[in-house]
Amino acid sequence: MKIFLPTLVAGEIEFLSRCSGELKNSYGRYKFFSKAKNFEQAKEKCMSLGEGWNLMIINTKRELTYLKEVLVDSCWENKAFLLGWKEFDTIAPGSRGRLETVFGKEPEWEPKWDRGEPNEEGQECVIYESGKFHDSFCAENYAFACEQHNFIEFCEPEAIDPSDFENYSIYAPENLEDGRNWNDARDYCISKGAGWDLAVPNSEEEFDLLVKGTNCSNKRFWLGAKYTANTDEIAVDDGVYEAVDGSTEKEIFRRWDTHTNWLSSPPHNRPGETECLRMRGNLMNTKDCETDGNKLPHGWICERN
Ligand SMILES: [Ca+2]
Ligand SMILES: [Ca+2]
Ligand SMILES: [Ca+2]
Ligand SMILES: [Ca+2]
Repeated sequence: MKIFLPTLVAGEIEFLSRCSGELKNSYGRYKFFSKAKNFEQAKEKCMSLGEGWNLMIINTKRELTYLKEVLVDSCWENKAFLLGWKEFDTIAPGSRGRLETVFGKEPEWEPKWDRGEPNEEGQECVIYESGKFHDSFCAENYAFACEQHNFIEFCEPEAIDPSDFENYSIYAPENLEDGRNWNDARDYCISKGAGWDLAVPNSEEEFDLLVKGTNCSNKRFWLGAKYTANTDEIAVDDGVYEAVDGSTEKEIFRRWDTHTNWLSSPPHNRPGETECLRMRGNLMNTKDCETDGNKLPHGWICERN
């Protein structure tokens, strides 16, 4: 239910003026704008904020929870605003058509559609309102949320020179049953012959080459190192490393994903527990070595030393 305020009285002025401003929050990779714009204008504004910036895309339930926490008790709580998805060819009310991100990629997370939404073929933009999502016309003006996305969300595959990868072998399984856990992936690499094992990025340059080789695949790829945490402090990287090629902690290049799960950013923080190193896009995290992929099959990268 919407409440309209007929006249301004002292107490309400503050409320309304708060609503006209940008929403403040504590996490620097999101920005909320209340000056209403249509989809193209809003997208342009987000992109003007710098590399990786575009309209916000919710990738996980955790990110939705973050959003709700930011909005709660502000006048944005019940405000409708634009996000970075497009929904094409609505099939019937309540039955969505093709959904893609503002970067033209397949979304990782299904929006919690409001009852009967999306409901119109001509409505190709996606609006967040009070915890639910609906489609609306892209030409209509809305407040909007921007996000600085990870590289994997906007990167585009490029032609690869095979001669750069003579000592590497990258496996990105398409089928769920072809995913492997860390040990099985390692066995596969070793079976390739003398000198082969899981890949260890020993420098930023080598890691960037692996990033190039995975070529924007949305898969996670196992790398040849294990990490055992010493502390339960978040984002502290002082645990024990064990690399398949004998590399010391200093010889293993790391670039953690501090955005996807910033509340508990990698490496993991459960003292005494060992997890395995993996990469996705141009970032890394650690994961239970037994996992072979829940919805996305785990890939792996082999290296010949
Ligand atoms: Ca996101
Ligand atoms: Ca629609
Ligand atoms: Ca609609
Ligand atoms: Ca290496």
